[in-house]
Amino acid sequence: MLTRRQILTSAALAGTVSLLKNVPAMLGEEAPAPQPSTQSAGVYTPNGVTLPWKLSGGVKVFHLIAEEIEHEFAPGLRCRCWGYNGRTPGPTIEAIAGDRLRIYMTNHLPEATTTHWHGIRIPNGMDGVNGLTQPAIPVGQTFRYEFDVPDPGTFMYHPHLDEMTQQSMGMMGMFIVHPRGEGVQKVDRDYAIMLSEWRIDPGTSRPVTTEMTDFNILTMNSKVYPATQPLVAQLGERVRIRFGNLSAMEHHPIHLHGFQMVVTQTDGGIVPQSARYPGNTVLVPVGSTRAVEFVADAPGDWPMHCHMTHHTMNQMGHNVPNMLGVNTSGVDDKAARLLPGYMTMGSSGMADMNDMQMQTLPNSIPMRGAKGQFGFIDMGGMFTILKVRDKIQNYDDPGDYNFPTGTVAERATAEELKRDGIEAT
Ligand SMILES: [Cu+2]
Repeated sequence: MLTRRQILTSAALAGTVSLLKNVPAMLGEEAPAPQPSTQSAGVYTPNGVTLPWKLSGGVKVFHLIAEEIEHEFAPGLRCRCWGYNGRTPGPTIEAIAGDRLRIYMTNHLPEATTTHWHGIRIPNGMDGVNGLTQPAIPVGQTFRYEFDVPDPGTFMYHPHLDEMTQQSMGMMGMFIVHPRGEGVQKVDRDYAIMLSEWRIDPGTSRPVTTEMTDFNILTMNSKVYPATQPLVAQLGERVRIRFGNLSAMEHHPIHLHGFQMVVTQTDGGIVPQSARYPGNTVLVPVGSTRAVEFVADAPGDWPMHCHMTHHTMNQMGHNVPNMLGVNTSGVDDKAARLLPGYMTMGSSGMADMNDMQMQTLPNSIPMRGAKGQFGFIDMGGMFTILKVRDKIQNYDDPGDYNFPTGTVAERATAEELKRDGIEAT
């Protein structure tokens, strides 16, 4: 019997099979339905897809195409990026420990590339390092990688040629190896999120790949909030979230509200039970993966975001002049005669900037977040929402949480203040 997940995977396969049309002779077989696996459920990549595969003589065959793409970070900001199979991050690769994989890599970039399989114990010649372990894949050619995946864990793939340029342009993907058989805690929901950072100047449409320190677009699966797809869980489900970080320069401390989580996997495999410890924030260093698990035992709309405050801002939240405490009365009117639409920002903090109808440059995303049911959520960037609900029908966005009466922080009454001896003026 097909599980819901397998039906979804088949649908995804039908939708992406045209990507494989250039290599039928290489593959030699009709694309079968995905093989039933020993996993009860696969990984779900928010805003992303899983890479389809087909069996050829007992080997799982995949096809990645490195190419320039047009990518939307959120409505209002579209850029020319580089990625795999039409997207950034590239499709998530899923396999089972012990599988033999054959991955064809076609290079449609304007320069050579290679692909490194981060964290996987692999024969040296399949490791994908330009010059050291293989020749570059020239423009227009297809190379074959073939190897066993011996260990379960949360891994990644990315180029190992002109790394700075190619990763800054969006070339990266998650590579998940499930355990074969028992021995690892099963989860009900299994999410994969690639963290990354970009420098994209407002009004332009190409990432600045030479940037070293000043990134202004911080992404989960190459999306900024409010375009990050919420994670949904049924109340009581065990949830795993796998993070990879292929940012150029920065680590991301990812904070989940409302739950105690433990790190269960890294790019070194499964963390032994005896080495796990609870936390609310997991640091995902550059070039690393961390998988966390928790039981979604509290209903609500729970934020999950990078705790570096600049990483929950979009392009226009950084490096503006510090106006905090400055009396700007009169300045706006005078300046507006020279610069139509001018406004002085931030004299009483910056939260009010989000709600303004700011005139922004074409193809740019200000520091805005999105409207919430109680007001404006003034975070963007590396921010998403875990939505835990009782009795869900599916894992689509269930909308805003319906708070039980009397459970939301609200204005204190005079009687309450008096009762508790609080003098608030
Ligand atoms: Cu961060």
